[in-house]
Amino acid sequence: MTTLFYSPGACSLAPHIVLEWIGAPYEAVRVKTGSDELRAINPSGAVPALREDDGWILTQASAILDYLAHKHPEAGLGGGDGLRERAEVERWLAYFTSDMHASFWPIFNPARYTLDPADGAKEAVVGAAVNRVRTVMGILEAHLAGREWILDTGRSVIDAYAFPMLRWAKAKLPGGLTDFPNIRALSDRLAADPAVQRVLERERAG
Ligand SMILES: N[C@@H](CCC(=O)N[C@@H](CS)C(=O)NCC(=O)O)C(=O)O
Repeated sequence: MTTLFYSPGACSLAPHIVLEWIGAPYEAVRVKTGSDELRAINPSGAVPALREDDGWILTQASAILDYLAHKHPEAGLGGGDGLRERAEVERWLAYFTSDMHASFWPIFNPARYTLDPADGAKEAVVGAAVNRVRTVMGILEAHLAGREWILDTGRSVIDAYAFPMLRWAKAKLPGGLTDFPNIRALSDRLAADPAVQRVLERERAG
């Protein structure tokens, strides 16, 4: 059976939601980031990681999402096969990996981003990162005007990828999603999805 290694509320929530949307049997295994158990699966100690029956392991959220979409074309989560449709998927995978996700790292782990031992150095890192998250979110906010889902082809793995990051933004930005009504609408739409609720409940329960 396909096995997803996840940590509650982390970016692994995205492939967890996608597996639930697909509806084929899978196992979700909770792991601690940085643990020896996880490093044996993914040397970077990060989630998500996906393991197939034959022992093949895939890491990197964007690769896992794209793989699942193509493994299960019947689920219709891959954004279409046309040249430009594929390009849009790549565009948004890159946006969430390199722009959005990366902008949160200093918020969650400021010590990785400064060698300055002075009081307030880490707070300054977090403050700068919060500004960066807001800037990056502005791109998505504008894109979502008049759209229900991120891709024009309909609900896709890209919306699932957005979801954990929108939850982080809600929790970490002063004012949460108040200044981002289109993003809030997407976040609410996803949060109301029964499959998403099942996954959140499973991750909460561990
Ligand atoms: N480039 C990786 C990054 C994965 C990542 O940073 N995962 C976080 C959780 S959202 C993590 O496990 N962090 C633990 C660590 O960096 O030590 C991906 O996109 O899958």
